[in-house]
Amino acid sequence: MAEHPAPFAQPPAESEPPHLGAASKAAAGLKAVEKTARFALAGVGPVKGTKLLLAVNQKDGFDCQSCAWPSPDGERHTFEFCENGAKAVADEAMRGRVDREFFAAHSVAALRAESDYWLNQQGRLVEPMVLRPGATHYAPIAWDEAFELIARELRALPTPDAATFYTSGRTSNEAAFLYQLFVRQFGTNNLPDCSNMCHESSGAALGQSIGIGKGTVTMEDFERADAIFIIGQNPGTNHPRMLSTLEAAKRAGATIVSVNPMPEIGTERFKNPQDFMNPLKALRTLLGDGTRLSDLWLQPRINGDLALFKGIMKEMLAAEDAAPGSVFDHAFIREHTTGFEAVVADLRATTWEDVVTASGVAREQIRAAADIAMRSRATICCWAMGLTQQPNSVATIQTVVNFLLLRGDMGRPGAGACPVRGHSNVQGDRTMGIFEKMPDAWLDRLDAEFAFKSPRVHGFDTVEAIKAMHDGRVKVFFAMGGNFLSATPDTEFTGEGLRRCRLTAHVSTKLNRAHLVTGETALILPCLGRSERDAQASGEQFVTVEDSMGIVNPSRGKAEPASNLLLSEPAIVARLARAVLGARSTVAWERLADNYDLIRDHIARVVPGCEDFNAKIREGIFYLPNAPRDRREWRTATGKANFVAAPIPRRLVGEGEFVMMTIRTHDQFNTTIYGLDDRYRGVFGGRRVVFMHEEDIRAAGLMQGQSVDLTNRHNGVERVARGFMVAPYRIPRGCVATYFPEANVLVPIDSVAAVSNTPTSKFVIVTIAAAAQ
Ligand SMILES: Nc1nc2c(c(=O)[nH]1)N[C@H]1C(S)=C(S)[C@@H](COP(=O)(O)OP(=O)(O)OC[C@H]3O[C@@H](n4cnc5c(=O)[nH]c(N)nc54)[C@H](O)[C@@H]3O)O[C@H]1N2
Ligand SMILES: Nc1nc2c(c(=O)[nH]1)N[C@H]1C(S)=C(S)[C@@H](COP(=O)(O)OP(=O)(O)OC[C@H]3O[C@@H](n4cnc5c(=O)[nH]c(N)nc54)[C@H](O)[C@@H]3O)O[C@H]1N2
Ligand SMILES: [Mo]
Repeated sequence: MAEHPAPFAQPPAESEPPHLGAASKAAAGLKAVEKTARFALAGVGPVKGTKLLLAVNQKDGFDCQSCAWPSPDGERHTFEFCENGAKAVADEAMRGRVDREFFAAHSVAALRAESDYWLNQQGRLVEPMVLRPGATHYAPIAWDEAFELIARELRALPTPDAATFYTSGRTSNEAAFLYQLFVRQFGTNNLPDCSNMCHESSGAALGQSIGIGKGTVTMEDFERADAIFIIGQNPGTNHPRMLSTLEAAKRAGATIVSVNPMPEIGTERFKNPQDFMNPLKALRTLLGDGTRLSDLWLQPRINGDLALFKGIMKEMLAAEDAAPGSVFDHAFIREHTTGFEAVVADLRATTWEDVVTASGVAREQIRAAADIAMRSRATICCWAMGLTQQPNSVATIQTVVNFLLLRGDMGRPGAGACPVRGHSNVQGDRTMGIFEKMPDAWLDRLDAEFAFKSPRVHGFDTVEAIKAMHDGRVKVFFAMGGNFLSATPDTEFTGEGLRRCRLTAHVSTKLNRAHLVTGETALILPCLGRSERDAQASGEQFVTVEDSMGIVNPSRGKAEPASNLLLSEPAIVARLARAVLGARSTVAWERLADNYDLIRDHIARVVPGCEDFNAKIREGIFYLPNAPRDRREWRTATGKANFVAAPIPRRLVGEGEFVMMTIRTHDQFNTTIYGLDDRYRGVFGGRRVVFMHEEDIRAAGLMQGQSVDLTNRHNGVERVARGFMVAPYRIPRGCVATYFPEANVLVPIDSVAAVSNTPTSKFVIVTIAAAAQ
């Protein structure tokens, strides 16, 4: 078996092991208020920190960079953000500067030896930098020269398909639209994005099941829901403002069921930080235990969800058999769906033994969940990465949709599907055409608007792009944001792919590891952050983003830019497009970068639902159309909502092997490490831990606190992650958890979800042994 060469691309080992302490007893609370203040004030300064936080998610302010949970349509709190939103704002507003002196003082090799936490702590990138072939240090480069360099490399390629253009999900609608236009005019659909690693499975599943790749609920539906299932999601850390929504839903009478192999404090107890702004509520919240959110916690094994939901539906079917017409919504099923009979036949053929073994959930628990579902007049299912990053994610999500369809819980008040998005504009980027396989009808409108012919051959997604870099089909890698190296699977393999490129270029706000594992030539192109003022020739600009519920919001930066050499993302795209395409382009790039209204005018004519964009956005926010939600209309191949039956996946885990999920701590945003604690899980001062069941620790002959190495063997390659500390945890036997991105080195490049091609970051087979040294 071939082991990868010495670690090069992965984060270095930690000098100090983490220590284990008490986990929080409730999510948020006063601690969150304190942490918010500390992050905002320490790195930013009290005056600027306060001013910025007061502008977050306000109608005349900027959209929080952290997650895609919507802000209320109507009245908003003065503090419409959460602890982790404050960290994101503070992270961008940080005082430190990564300038030419910094790069002169630190070689790329020296920087590679630093932790991700340290790299991010150095501050904002402030001027374009280049790493020339053979050089040990980045050196300054003028913007024009940087664009010329990229243009030369792109023009020298044998085909436009030898370049790949990645997008992360913070990019605004305006920047994303221009970017995809440039890439398609250049001649390729190689537009992988972070969505490929995130909710791609949701898009693929929902597209086939209900005819739209997005969720079907609004904030109002949460007020009207009777039951809310939260599946494979940790909102306390990753969508903290969702807890306020859940608290309100609970007050209005909703029952909440959480489905998670880990007990997550965020879905158990919540102390609303907003309460501390109200003297009447403050003391009660401070002294009390907080609101209990989840009424029932189901603890499946990793990837046991498909079997679990089959079990829940099997209970419902039994009740329906006993009293026909009492459980299923037959009128809805007849009028709006196909495939019902096949799903019922499949449920009948599924044995209870298979359900219980595969899910790891006891029959009584399954019945309890089914009872809640059958009592509910309107049910919402929310989910995130626990469902989307599995080998059979698409089938699991379709099974959850089946569960909703049985009771007509789609396209009516208080009910529906709610894939909770991650990055604040990941959904908008897709709407704007960032997709390696955008439908032809959409491309036809793009072509008509700009009088050119866009390529129709589908491009590379993230995994395909990595493989193409590896085997030499892709020679230029360009990234609009993100941290491609550390966010993607199989870190050493991906690193090798990037190193085989002629050029790697990143538009970024902060230093990250992707700047340190590069092609022959590398560029760092620093841009404005979302909190910063964006002044162009026609005056100050705003941008727009689309949240998780399809609402388009304006976002206007308030802070002074970190440096006067920064360009906005639209300006970078426009100048790059001019340098690459020259007179051949039919687009008035410079004018569009001067005035984003003109970009929105184009969007209005190309993107369905964005008609009269400028007028609508000046009145506030607007909803994009959503046929299943608005009209119970299904734009699927059958014209109906489709029940899709899927078999329970076989579990191919050998003796001594564990299934590992890779998750986020409370102190990070994806690969950006804000701090070294995960206080909700009782981990402090470090990140290299492996959560294991106590009996598994004992059975493997290990001890709490011991240092271990984790190994994955897949398709003849051995991948090792060294120096993880064993932490006992209430996780099912046979399942373990580690943090992303430290454990990405173990995720095999070709372990992907069927259909969506998403890396199986929550399903990695590992063995665990005492550390080598
Ligand atoms: N502060 C902060 N906010 C963020 C982010 C961040 O890193 N930090 N990231 C943003 C992004 S891009 C995204 S996509 C979202 C991510 O939001 P989440 O999806 O909540 O993030 P993860 O940490 O990946 O957590 C996945 C959850 O799924 C559970 N899980 C794992 N495997 C299974 C399984 O097989 N079945 C079930 N039922 N559950 C399982 C885990 O225990 C965990 O609770 O958050 C966004 N918001
Ligand atoms: N093992 C494992 N891997 C995963 C996941 C997992 O759960 N487990 N989750 C996956 C998911 S859900 C996602 S979404 C991806 C995330 O993948 P990415 O989106 O590629 O990664 P991020 O860490 O969010 O990117 C951080 C970098 O973005 C840059 N940045 C920040 N703000 C801006 C901005 O406004 N403009 C520009 N141009 N750059 C900016 C900064 O330089 C920062 O270093 O990771 C995936 N990878
Ligand atoms: Mo994500």
